[in-house]
Amino acid sequence: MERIAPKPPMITNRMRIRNVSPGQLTDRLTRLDNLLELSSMGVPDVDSRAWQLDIAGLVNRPTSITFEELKRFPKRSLESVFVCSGDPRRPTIPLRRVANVKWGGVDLAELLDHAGVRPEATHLWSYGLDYGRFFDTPQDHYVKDMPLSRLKDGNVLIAYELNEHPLTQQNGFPARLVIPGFYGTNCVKWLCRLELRERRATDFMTTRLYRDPDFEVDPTGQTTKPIWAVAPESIFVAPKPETRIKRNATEIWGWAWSCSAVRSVEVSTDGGESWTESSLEPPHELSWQRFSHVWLPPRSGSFDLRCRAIDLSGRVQPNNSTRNAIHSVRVIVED
Ligand SMILES: Nc1nc2c(c(=O)[nH]1)N[C@H]1C(S)=C(S)[C@@H](COP(=O)(O)O)O[C@H]1N2
Ligand SMILES: [Mo]
Repeated sequence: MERIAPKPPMITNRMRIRNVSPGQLTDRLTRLDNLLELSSMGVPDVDSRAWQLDIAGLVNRPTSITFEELKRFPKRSLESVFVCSGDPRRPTIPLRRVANVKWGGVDLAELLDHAGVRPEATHLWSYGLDYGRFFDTPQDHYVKDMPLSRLKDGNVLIAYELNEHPLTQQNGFPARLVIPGFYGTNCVKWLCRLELRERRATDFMTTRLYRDPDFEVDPTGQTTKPIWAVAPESIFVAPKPETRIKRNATEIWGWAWSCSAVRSVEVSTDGGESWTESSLEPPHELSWQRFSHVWLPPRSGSFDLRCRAIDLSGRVQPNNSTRNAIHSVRVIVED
């Protein structure tokens, strides 16, 4: 793939990763200082006055939009859970990098109407301004794709605000794609181009990395599928791992999410032997849902607490070997 937009200078050209542990996520809306970051090739220094977003490919009116023009479209805000899919080389390891934030920006459907999408188009390819080496392979852009069928559920944004502030440099300034219900990796930062196409993008980031074994199609796991829709997941915020607690009634609680709403969260206090339904708040927009359970420890000693989410389509979190494997936390109960 060749470079299709001028190269901005890079503030850093090293991968930047910011991990946040579940115990830090006590707030419903994740503050910027608790926000995960994943900048695979570093962070470009983008000048919003020189920035433009090209809409090209299978459209009736190829368009370029400046930042000023983008901000003149009606502004939409939405609160949504934001989940990193983890290390693309180790897709079966859960990293639990997650946040719940408020995005502000322009509805993608509105921009696409403006350009006039042709009926043959099936996929949207999106390009970031960052470039460099990703796992030792040179890249001209960060590129992702999305099936256009995702648009019928709405809420896809070209976001320029995060928690009511302009995007920060590391979070994609001046504008990024936000696809609630899809993993964060699809939400291209420093967005510079949208291309309508009749097939998937075939570059390194979309066909070699960021893929999962598709066991439904092929039990050997050789056939893979893109990491798009978010799988059901839940995390404990409290208690934190290795906490010592008294033998009193204790609230154990956390957050749960999926690409659809979560129907229930079950908790186990005996390492997964038995499960009890927790109390779960109803879904609110596209945010994560709080679950809680009051636990009276039956004795002192070490306990393995677990939580598992079940979403509206009945999907349950697996025990292990997936990015959304069950979260377990060990606590020590003292008399
Ligand atoms: N242009 C660009 N977009 C990107 C990335 C990137 O490296 N470059 N990383 C992706 C990944 S893997 C994740 S999890 C999210 C992280 O967004 P954040 O750094 O704003 O938290 O951005 C996605 N969008
Ligand atoms: Mo990610």
